[in-house]
Amino acid sequence: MNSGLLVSCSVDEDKSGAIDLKELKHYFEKLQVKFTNEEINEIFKTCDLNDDMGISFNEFIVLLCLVYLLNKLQLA
Ligand SMILES: [Ca+2]
Repeated sequence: MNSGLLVSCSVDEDKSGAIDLKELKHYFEKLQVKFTNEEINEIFKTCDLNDDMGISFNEFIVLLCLVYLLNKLQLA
């Protein structure tokens, strides 16, 4: 796992090596991606593959793919 990348893109605010729900919300705000709280919760749960309530680097890759696809669908 490469937590350095998470830190460098300042998603992982408390540098815990994983992104929690609050950090994810901040991240989407920074990206100016408009998701409702419900959608963010859903995305978080979907991407937290091992259910440890944190998004690790590998799970973050899954998350970015999912957000990319959701955005494409919204624009289409
Ligand atoms: Ca996890």
